[in-house]
Amino acid sequence: MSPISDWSEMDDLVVAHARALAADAVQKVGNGHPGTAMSLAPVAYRLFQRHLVHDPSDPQWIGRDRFILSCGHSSLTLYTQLFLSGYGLEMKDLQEFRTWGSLTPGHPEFGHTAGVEMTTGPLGQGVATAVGMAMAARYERGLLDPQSPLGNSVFDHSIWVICSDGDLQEGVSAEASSLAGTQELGSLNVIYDDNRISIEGDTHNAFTEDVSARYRAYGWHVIEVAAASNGNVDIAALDAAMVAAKKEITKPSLIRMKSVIAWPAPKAQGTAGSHGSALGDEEIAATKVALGLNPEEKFAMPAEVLAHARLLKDRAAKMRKEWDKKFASWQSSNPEQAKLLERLRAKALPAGWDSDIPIFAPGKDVATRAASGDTRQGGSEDLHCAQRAAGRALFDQPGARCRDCGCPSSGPANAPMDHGGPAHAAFRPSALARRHQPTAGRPS
Ligand SMILES: Cc1ncc(C[n+]2csc(CCOP(=O)(O)OP(=O)(O)O)c2C)c(N)n1
Ligand SMILES: [Mg+2]
Repeated sequence: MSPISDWSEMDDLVVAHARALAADAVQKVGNGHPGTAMSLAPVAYRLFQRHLVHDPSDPQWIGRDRFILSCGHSSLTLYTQLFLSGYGLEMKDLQEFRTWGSLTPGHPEFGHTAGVEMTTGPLGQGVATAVGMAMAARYERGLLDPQSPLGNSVFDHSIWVICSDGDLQEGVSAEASSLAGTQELGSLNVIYDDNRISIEGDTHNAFTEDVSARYRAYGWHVIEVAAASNGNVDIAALDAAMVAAKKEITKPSLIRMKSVIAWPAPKAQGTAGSHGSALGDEEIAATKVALGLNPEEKFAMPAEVLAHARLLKDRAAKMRKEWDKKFASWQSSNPEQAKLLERLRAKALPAGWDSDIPIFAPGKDVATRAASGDTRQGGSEDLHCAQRAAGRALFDQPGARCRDCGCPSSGPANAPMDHGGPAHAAFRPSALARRHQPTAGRPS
């Protein structure tokens, strides 16, 4: 593995065991998706250990980065990191993978397993939800801390995504990604696992477009990371890309990373079979030999290897302490906003919220669109939805309440994007907001 200054042989060992765990978990239950979890193990490990701002002792910490595994079929990618990070998942839970009542269902489920930010499985949907989360993150800081320079607010954080070929083939991610580019959602960092394999085989059977060019055309910051010459993920190049993605705060970032599915399984690597089938005892034993592990052992995780991964808690505690200090100072200098945050977190409505809902007299024609806009926008401090008729994207203004989606205002991306807000924080989008009509045209 390519050297990075803070990557040790212990990290190699953690990753080797994580790959073997993915193979063992699928083999035990007889179904699931081992290949992608094997090849993505170093990617997710590096992200969770060094780049993601999170605190496994408090999965609801509002200052955390969000992580969404859009390719939910590779749930072991996430479960293994939740186990290694110390979110409460243990080896027993990995051994119960895909069994009834376990904390490790086939696809990650929000509200079921601590550390899972979003239910995923339908390809493309996780990317769209993440766009909604990035919008919610901007809304949150615009509402609570608009004066802080970009990147310096206690509410600034990143939304990280790992997605696969299928995610970017789906139209739902395209709609949302286009909007993310227009909205310059710089907090969004998507790692695309470009392994050129899907359930049917070579993705080039059906998918040959230049994804990088498409995302550049959307206005994204695109970084390409080639695989290492032996087929492994080039961890040093990937690490540099993660740093660059995080640094870019005015455009969403796409890290297009080449990988080899099921690496380093001798026969299964690079095959569609490894996408959704158990590898078989013989191939798993051969993979463990290639990884330098004992082929006889199943679900191996030496105590010192796990302890090394769980050193993360020290890093988390340090980040948390710094953030808590910053947050306390924000609270004392912004008492009104601090009260507002408290209310939002309690999911309480403001006193008298319904006092200025307009009443429409019977007998007078009002376009339902206009009536819904007036109703939702009651309150003098609000930006008026009618401004959308002029085609302005309002969401980038601090405290703005409207999202202008342009033409696909009732398109497939809207539902997952709308889920992103409440999943991220305390905001609930109006269901009616999705129904607004296409705007007459955008300003030049
Ligand atoms: C919208 C949608 N259609 C179909 C599926 C079924 N499905 C699950 S995984 C998969 C193939 C995915 O290939 P890729 O995204 O490249 O993942 P990889 O094999 O590289 O892990 C398909 C078609 C799905 N989960 N969601
Ligand atoms: Mg693929």
